[in-house]
Amino acid sequence: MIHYDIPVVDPGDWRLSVGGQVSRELSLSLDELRSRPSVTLAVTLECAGNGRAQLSPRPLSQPWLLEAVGTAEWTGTPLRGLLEEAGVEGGATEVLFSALDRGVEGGEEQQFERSLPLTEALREEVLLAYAMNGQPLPPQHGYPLRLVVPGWYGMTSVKWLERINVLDRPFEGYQQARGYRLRQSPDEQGEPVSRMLPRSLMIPPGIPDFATRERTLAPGPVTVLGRAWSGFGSVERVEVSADGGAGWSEARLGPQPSRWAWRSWEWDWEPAEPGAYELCCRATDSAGNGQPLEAPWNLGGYANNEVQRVSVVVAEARSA
Ligand SMILES: Nc1nc2c(c(=O)[nH]1)N[C@H]1C(S)=C(S)[C@@H](COP(=O)(O)O)O[C@H]1N2
Ligand SMILES: [Mo]
Repeated sequence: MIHYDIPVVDPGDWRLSVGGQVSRELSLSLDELRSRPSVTLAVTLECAGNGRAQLSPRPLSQPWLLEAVGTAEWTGTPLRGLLEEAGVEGGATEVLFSALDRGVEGGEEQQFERSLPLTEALREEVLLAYAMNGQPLPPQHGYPLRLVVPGWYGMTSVKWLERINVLDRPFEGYQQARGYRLRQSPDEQGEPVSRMLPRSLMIPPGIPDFATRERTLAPGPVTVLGRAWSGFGSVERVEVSADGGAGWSEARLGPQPSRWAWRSWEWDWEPAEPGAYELCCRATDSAGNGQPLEAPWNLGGYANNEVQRVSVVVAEARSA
């Protein structure tokens, strides 16, 4: 999501600077970045606030239901190569990414900026991306250059990059020290939000009622389709329930475009009789993490990966 406004950038004037605890400061134009070694990778980005509006009491922020996730093919140059060229100095511990967008948040005027531990920043799949699905980045996705950190919640993938600073101490800016923390009250320091917890979502079968959103499904067999992802490992298993989570059966897993992208799944269902059903799905990853039936509440409404619930009413068969 976008905290402030989308900045207007003239690609002719724009440059990325790299500095801080490095032996050589760098300044690169967009063309120079595009002529470096490039990698194209399918990556799923989920906003840490996805599912926030389902928590009670509802945390005060963007009221996402389940729509704040997507997958794209990102093309860019590995951050690692750039950091190696700049020469990271001995005492360095973090890398700070500063962006062009500005705003006021928590009473502080700021530019959007977040840091990553050096070990994470040096992972080979971390990209400085200038293209999305084969096209230059659209303005809303970070034109001309953004960070893409596979496996982490979306706030880590800083858009509209302006500067990269290698630090020898923890970054204490708003988006790091106050935002994106798992805590129960504002005076608690809390734990930083990092990797995406496993989650599966289904395409709700049937058709919705305009006002109530209750879904009606024609009788007969149906294949329920969905996607699942995790920032902790690959998705090993997806299970589906038609009775609100009392009984579960295995979904078939489909291909995964890359280790960092969601995996498709499908489940064949033939409701035994007309009436009300509650469909649920849950994923398990290779690190053994699953999805809870109910997520623990936190002040920011972050990282809610509780199982999705979709109520459907299976209609009576029409008599001939
Ligand atoms: N500069 C900047 N980068 C940013 C943000 C922002 O507001 N400003 N929002 C972050 C958040 S909260 C998310 S979820 C992702 C969303 O990326 P997308 O719009 O490409 O899906 O961008 C991240 N990068
Ligand atoms: Mo987000």
